[in-house]
Amino acid sequence: MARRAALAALLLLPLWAHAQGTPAEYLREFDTDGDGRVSEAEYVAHMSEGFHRLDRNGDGVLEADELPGGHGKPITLQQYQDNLRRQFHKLDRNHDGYLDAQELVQPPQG
Ligand SMILES: [Ca+2]
Ligand SMILES: [Ca+2]
Repeated sequence: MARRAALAALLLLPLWAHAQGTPAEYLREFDTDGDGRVSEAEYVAHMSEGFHRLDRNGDGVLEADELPGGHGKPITLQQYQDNLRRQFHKLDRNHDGYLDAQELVQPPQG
């Protein structure tokens, strides 16, 4: 349970950071190929930046002292990205394999 909560907090970090922008502006931060939609690879790449920011010693694992709140089980980059891929497919409501701006900014589902 503690790890699920920590992962949820991690996933929400970029949303908190960009709460002031419009959905279209938020989408552009993900959309590296500029096609106006976010692929799974773009989603995982952009969301992983948060992981790398938190991973202060750069070993590919978030240790307890690197996690929000300073406690919880260590999370590897692999676990984090697997979680992002699951999140991506939950957000992709119309199952077209891409997120549009509205799909991107909806609250994560549990
Ligand atoms: Ca794109
Ligand atoms: Ca979609």
